[in-house]
Amino acid sequence: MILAITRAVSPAIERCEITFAAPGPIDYQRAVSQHSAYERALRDAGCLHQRLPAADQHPDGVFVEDAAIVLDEIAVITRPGAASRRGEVTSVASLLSNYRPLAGIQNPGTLDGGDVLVSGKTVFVGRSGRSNAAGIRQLENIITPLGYRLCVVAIRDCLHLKSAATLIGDGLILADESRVDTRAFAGHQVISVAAGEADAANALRAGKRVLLNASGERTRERLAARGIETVAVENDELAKADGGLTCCSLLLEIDTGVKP
Ligand code: CIR
Repeated sequence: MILAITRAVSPAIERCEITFAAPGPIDYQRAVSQHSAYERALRDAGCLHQRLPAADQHPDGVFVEDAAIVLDEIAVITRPGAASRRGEVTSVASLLSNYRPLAGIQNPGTLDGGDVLVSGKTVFVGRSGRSNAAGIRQLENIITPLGYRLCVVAIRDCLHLKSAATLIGDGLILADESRVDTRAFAGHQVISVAAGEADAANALRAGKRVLLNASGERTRERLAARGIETVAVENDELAKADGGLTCCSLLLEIDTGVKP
């Protein structure tokens, strides 16, 4: 069973970090309603759902993906690249400790979960403005003994690796090739997003479905033609906070003790 962890949108979302989005107001109520629809899409895809409460002191807390990297064997609690976000990890760590042993990234390392794309035993990490060499090295030292191979990926003009490339099936990556060097994805098949649909590259695989940004209509047709089941999800309000679909959840396999 897949557990989807989310966090409610902070009423202080207006004070979030912004690096790439155009400056402008964020409509809190609209963000809440789009976020609820996103959570519903995860439940409809068969996920169990657990929501952490929002906090005023964590404007970016809704983007739970950045706080941890969850593998089958362990959860690595990050040290986010933005200092304003470091306090977000405590509640995520506390919840994840129910499901996985924990490890952590330490100062001077920084790492955002949005930079980490896990495909089987290969862990791709974007070298971004948020994830530094020390953080990436620490992650490698934690996961190598568990049989994982870490591979650094060059990205440009985006916040995180997964802004530009996401895993949408076994060995299958959806990418905006103008922002990520896809040569790094050796042994994987890469599907490009349709022209003008860069935001569609941040898609979220949940069980047999792929949640896709509603603005990516032609990319959606491209995936449908390959037999991939997609669900269109509106995300334009949190996109004003540089947030995409993967950012708003942590998905992990858990044992509920119930036989399928
Ligand atoms: C930030 O700049 O940290 C947030 N405003 C957006 C984080 C989005 N997270 C993600 O792509 N994984």
